[in-house]
Amino acid sequence: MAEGKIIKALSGFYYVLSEGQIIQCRGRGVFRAQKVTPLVGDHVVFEASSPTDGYIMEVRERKNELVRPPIANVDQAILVFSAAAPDFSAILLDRFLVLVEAKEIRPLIVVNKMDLLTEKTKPIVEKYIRDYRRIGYDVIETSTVTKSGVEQLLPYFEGKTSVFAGQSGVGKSSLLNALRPDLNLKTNDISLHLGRGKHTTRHVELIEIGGGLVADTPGFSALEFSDMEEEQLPYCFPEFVDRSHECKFRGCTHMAEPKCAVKQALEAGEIPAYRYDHYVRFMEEIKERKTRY
Ligand SMILES: Nc1nc2c(ncn2[C@@H]2O[C@H](COP(=O)(O)OP(=O)(O)O)[C@@H](O)[C@H]2O)c(=O)[nH]1
Ligand SMILES: [Mg+2]
Ligand SMILES: [Zn+2]
Repeated sequence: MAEGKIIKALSGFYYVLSEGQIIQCRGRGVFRAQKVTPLVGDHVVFEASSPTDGYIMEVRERKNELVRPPIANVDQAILVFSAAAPDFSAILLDRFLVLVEAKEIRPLIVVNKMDLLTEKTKPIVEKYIRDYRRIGYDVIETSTVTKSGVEQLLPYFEGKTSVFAGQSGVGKSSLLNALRPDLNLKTNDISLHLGRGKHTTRHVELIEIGGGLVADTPGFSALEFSDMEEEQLPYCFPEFVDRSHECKFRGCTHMAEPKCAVKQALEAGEIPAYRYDHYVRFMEEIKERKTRY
C-alpha cells in the first residue's frame, strides 16, 4: 500500500501523485463502504497493480471541501482583486474572507492591475491595502502587464494546495499564465458564467507551481453563507477575535451588547467602519436565511 494525493479525476480514473510519480487508479475496495466519492485533493491510500496503475483503497479524512469546483483539502485561497477594472470591492473581499476563514483556509490577498491606478484612485486602494495588512493578512500587489510583484507570489505556494478565487476579469488566468506560461489559459474567458448549467461538468486539475499544487479552476463561485451559523461569524473577523476577550459579555456578538470592545475600537477608528458595516450586513443575511427555512 502507498499513499498519495488525487490531482485529477477523469472518466472513472483518479490520477494520484505519489513520490513524484503519477499513478492512474481506479476506485475500488473498502472506500466504497465509507460512502465517499474520491475528490481531487483527497489524500488516498492505494494499492499498486503495476508501476503506473493501481486501485484506491481508502480516502483519508478531509480537512475541508469545496463544492464548485469539487476539491478537498484546500490549504490556501488566493483572493485576487483588481485595483481597477473592475474597481476594488471591499465588501466582496470581506465576503470571500469570511467564507475562507469559516473553512479554515488561509487567505492570501492579491491586488492585481496595479498599473491601472491613477493619481485619484491610488490613495484609495493603498488605504485598503494598509487596512487589510493591519488586520494581519498578507497582501501582494501585482501587475501581469508590467510583471511587477508576480514573483513575490511564488513562495506562498510551497507545500500547499491552493485555489484562486475572485470575480471575473480581475486577472486570475493572467496570473496563472505568468506563473506557468506553459498553461496557456484563455484570458478574458467568461465561459465559466455561461457554463454553469447542469449538463456542463466542471473539470478541475491540480497543477504544480512553486513547489505546491494549485487548482486550474477558480473556487468559491457561490458566495452565500449557506452553511454558516450566526455564532461563527465573529470568528471570521480576526481583528474582532483579537479584541473579544475585552468585551464585557462572553460570547458577545458585537451587535447590541454594552461594553463591547469591538464597538469601542470602531468608535476609536481602530477598526474601519466598512469592516464593521460588512459584518452587520453578513449577520443580517445569515439571520434572514434561517427564517426562510
Ligand atoms: N492592465 C492590466 N490588465 C490586466 C492585468 N491582468 C489581467 N489583465 C487583463 O484583464 C482581463 C481579464 O483577465 P483574466 O486573466 O482573463 O481574468 P480572470 O477572469 O480573473 O481570469 C484581460 O483582458 C487581461 O489581459 C494587469 O495586471 N493589468
Ligand atoms: Mg479566467
Ligand atoms: Zn463585543
